Amino acid sequence: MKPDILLLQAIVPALEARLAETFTPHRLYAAVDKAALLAEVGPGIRGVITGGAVGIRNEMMDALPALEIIAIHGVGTDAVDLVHARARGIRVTNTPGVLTDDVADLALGLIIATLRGIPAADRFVRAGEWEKQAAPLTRKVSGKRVGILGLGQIGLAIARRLVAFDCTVRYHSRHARTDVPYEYMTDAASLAHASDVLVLAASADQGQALVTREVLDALGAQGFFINIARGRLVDEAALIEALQQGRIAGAGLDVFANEPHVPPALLTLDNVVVLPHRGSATIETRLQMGQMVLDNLDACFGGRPLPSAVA
Ligand code: 8YV
Repeated sequence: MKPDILLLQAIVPALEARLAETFTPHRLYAAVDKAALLAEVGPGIRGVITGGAVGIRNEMMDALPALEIIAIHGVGTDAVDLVHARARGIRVTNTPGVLTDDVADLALGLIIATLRGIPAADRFVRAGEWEKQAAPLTRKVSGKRVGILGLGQIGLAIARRLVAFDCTVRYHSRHARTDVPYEYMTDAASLAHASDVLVLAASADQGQALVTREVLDALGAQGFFINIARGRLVDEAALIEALQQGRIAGAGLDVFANEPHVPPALLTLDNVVVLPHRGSATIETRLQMGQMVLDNLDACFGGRPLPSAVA
């Protein structure tokens, strides 16, 4: 009998079709009556596919008594309680490496879009404003001092790209690295103080907000904040206030505390660029991520070592 797999998030259609060759997929993400589907198939579910930001709540894990594996379609493991999973003997896998370039590319895109005001300029043209007046000047990207909060694989890929823009890169992480040429700052506020642009690229495993009111004030009225990591790493209320009061110059945000909800106040600000969590959302990368999910499920149910186990 094919193992039953519960999908909390979609994977690319070609790979969902491949999934169905070996497994019996149940698409909870698309179910109108999710409770009814869970009640019907929950007892037999042996694997879960979920997204990095979506994860799985402990209550749902507990409602799946036959669960053997949670395959995260993403790199972040912060939305899965790994301790809880281990205690239940449930394996957890993710998709590291394959999305690094996409997320770093998008971080650079957001920096340029935010500092150069690309979405606002597009709105300006579409509204017919160009016929009436010159668009406002924006801010230069090349040569800026950029602080990266979290210098893991993604942070490093962002740093490498910034060097090509003649930017000075500094960083703050849980630990200083001995293998990089960038200056280490001992805390987020001193990094922000030394930066024109602060990029959040940290993992959210520890959960607490790294970007607080104090950090935003250290970034200052000429400073820009970019987030491609997780919304919950930011005090969103403090960010909105800092933007509204001009205590920072602007923000480029791909992630939010309570996705897909975006605080309406952000949408009224012209110096804010908002994206619907697009970091890894390219066809090429989603194919690779989906393939890694399938490889982990195949290995799990074939009794082989898991290619990318985190628990
Ligand atoms: C995706 C992510 O949004 O990798 C992560 O942790 O947040 C993103 O790549 C998501 O996981 C897609 O399923």
